[in-house]
Amino acid sequence: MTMFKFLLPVSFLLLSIGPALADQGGLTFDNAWTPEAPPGRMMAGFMEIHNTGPDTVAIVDGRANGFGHVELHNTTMEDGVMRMRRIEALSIAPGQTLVLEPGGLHLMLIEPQRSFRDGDQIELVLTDSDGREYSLSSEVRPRRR
Ligand SMILES: [Cu+2]
Repeated sequence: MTMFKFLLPVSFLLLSIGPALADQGGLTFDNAWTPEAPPGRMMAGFMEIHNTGPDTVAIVDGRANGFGHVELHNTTMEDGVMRMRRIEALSIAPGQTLVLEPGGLHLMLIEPQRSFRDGDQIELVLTDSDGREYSLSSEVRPRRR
């Protein structure tokens, strides 16, 4: 029993540290990655965003360490041509997992200020429509072929 009392505060401590890494304000971010790109080119951010909270969350802005600015993009086919369009928000409904992936929704990391290689981590901050910020890092990986 003494042991149990001793362990309990430790487990509370772990719980309070653990979610801070990935679960912030009802959003969790998984598998965030960025394909390698030639130096000087803008890069993309892909990930899965899961909303564990009770309210729809709209990501409306972002920034990335090492880049001038970040835009939210969608990829569409128009007359057989793939185009990227800037969008206003990424909305994630309660319980929904929004997938950002090649050929679809993505973050556009614009004006690189340095080069990034396979294995580098790009620090991202996403902002929702209530001004809450979500920090995560995106791993640079070889481009899929
Ligand atoms: Cu784009």
